[in-house]
Amino acid sequence: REIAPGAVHVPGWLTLDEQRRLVQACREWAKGPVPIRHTVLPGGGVMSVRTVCLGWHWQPYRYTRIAHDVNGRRVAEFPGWLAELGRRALAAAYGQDGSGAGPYEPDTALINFYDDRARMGMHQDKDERSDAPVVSLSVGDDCLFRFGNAETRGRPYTDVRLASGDLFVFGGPSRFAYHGVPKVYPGTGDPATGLASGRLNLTLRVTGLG
Ligand code: MD5
Ligand code: FE
Repeated sequence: REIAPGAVHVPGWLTLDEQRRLVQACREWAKGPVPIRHTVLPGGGVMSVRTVCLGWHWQPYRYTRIAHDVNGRRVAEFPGWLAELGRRALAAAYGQDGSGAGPYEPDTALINFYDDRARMGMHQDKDERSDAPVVSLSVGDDCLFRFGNAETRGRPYTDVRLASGDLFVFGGPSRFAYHGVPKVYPGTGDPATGLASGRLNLTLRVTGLG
């Protein structure tokens, strides 16, 4: 389960009911106030995943309350029940005592939807002004998740297949490691989650912003 120091994979952590609740909630969040969309990068590239944010809006490469790059609306609040799920996730991955100084208080979620052809290239998540852990929850189709190292975009890396219900926590020395999603495996998800196709990933984060 520990892929690297601070990087913990907990397969099948979410119950089917919890997965259904997340799918249903994501369907609502996807509608707005800031609708789910393909993020456009400053260089003109368009991300193949579609993303909707809660709490803070991620526009490459900063967090704002207002989605200037979409429709100028304020993003939806980060709900308390999702923070509570994040605290339970941290306890499951690290143990009850592993939460560090104070309670885990995530204030933003990035929700990515992958269709059959979507990918995410190797990158680091370093737009947050906090080194608090990132909680990652997956629902729907399996994917190939590539977990690298904090020094280079390339090898060495560890490939892990993530499935529906899996929890992954990135903390400590793994928080700023390169990672990516080179492939989704179409048709591997259980439609009982409410997701007929594709993959949903939620990451809970502490931005460190006021
Ligand atoms: C995904 N999302 O499956 C991945 C899983 C993203 C993103 O990469 O930025 O939205 S989250 C993996 C992750 C997050 C933060 C830190 C690290 C991995 N890490 O240090 O390896 O859509
Ligand atoms: Fe990332």
